[in-house]
Amino acid sequence: MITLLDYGAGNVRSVINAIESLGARVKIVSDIDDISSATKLVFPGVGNFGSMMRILNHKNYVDPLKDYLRSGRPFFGICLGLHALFEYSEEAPGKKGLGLISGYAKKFDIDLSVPHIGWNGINIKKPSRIFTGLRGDEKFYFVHSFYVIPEDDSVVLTTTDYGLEFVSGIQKENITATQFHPEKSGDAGIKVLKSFIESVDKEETPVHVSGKTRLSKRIIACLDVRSDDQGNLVVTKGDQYDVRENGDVRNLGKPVELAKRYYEEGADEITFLNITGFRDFPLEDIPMMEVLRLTSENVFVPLTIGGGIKDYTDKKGGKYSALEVAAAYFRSGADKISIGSDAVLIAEDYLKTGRKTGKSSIERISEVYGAQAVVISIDPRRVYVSSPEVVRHRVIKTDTKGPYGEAYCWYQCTIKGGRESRDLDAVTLAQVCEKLGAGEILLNCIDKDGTNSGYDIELINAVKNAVTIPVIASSGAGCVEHFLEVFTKTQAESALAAGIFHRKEVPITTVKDFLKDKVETRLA
Ligand code: 1PR
Repeated sequence: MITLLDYGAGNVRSVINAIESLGARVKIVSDIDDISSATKLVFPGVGNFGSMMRILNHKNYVDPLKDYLRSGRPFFGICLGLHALFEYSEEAPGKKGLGLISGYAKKFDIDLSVPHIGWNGINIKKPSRIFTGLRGDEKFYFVHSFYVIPEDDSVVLTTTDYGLEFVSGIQKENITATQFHPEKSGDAGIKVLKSFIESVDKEETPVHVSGKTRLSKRIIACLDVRSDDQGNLVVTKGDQYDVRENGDVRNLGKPVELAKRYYEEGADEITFLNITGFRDFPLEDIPMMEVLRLTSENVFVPLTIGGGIKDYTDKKGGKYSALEVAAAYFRSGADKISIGSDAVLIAEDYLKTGRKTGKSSIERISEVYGAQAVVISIDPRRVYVSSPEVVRHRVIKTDTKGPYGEAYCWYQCTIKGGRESRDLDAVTLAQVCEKLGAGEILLNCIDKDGTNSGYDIELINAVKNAVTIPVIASSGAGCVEHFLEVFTKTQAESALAAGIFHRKEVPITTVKDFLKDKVETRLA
């Protein structure tokens, strides 16, 4: 029996699913006695250090947890479950951690995008039971803005390089904790959890001990999901956002089955976009929650869900906040949520007043679940202009001239799946959302969507150069060369595609094989 400490922030569903996939049973802590009587404890931390410690204190879990940790019984901490072991974190000044390990968690201060999101390797510093069955050159999924600095080097189990070499795993007697998420790290992560669950007693050093690790560029499969005219939930795909063909909604498969296929083919992440979310109330969309729940049962890479994340008033006048909608998605198995239409409206308000309200969906979800859990999905359309002075938007000089030979363009934001254009440009939107606490940008392009003509490199550079958070390039992938192009001509951290994967024109494995030795990727 594995006891799991869930303090109610973020997706613990995946950790439960990963443990259960190994045949173990999971008991979720519901009171102090569950901690005291545990024989093996897993603590997956998600979100914000301050709110984690506030909840642990509020529930009176701090002392029983310290007693458990001092008792020598096996403990596995994940992400914030690693930070919790330390004295404090820069993420929440003045808040005390458990203090079992001397040191603290520090914010990345580097020239690279923060959060550090994606698949990176580990430098192994000492033998451990959790390395059983690993080669040592596997990649694991990280998502964090802070890293721990222990005072005593002897606890360091692994380090990882990202702008600097940081501690990505610690081991002190029976206490093991990792910065990466084993439950989101495919087969390699499942092996780590297996060794912990099965109490492997031999400590191993894998054959491959890396000198320096590298963050991979991510390949993301995107599934646009909606009901067809018969009411079945299907994966669809638009051409420049038009998902109908001869009057019917294009049906490219079933969401759960396709997600599983992409996981097996080596997708580094999977994104579901509930494309009618802007008009339907997601909390009533039980099938979409079910898709997430079923997918997270056997897909052990990060899952993002977008569509309809905003405040709602239902037909009976009941009010629901965007935070509640997001919480329901997280509970169903999502690791990140993506906000589209609402982000545009929030940014417009912010630009009018120049003030943060602390109440927008971006701010609230980011505060509770952490910036890394908040993706902004931008749906821009190219607008040509004859010179930069004619609009007050962020204009770029373009190599692809407009219909009247225009040499300049800007990217106009849209809402409601491209149906409504707004007086805001994509670069400004991305910058405002970063200020408000977003952790990543999913950058679509309506002109390129479904065209197979390649990514809009100019758009991606304009946005990427304006923000410090990671950018996912999206729309237009038609062949393997397009992935190489986007990774060599822009600094985007990820490339997303939909149509070519759904139609099996270019499998994910082919993309990765092609990129091998040219671009750092995770080979599944
Ligand atoms: O506005 O918060 O409710 O979120 C709605 C979400 O649904 C947004 O993320 C928006 O991008 C998405 N969406 C709405 N309508 C459509 C549509 O197609 N009619 N899908 C839609 C946008 C997602 C793209 C696509 C890439 C790659 N499509 O990410 O997957 O363009 O396609 P490709 O590789 O085939 O070119 P809210």
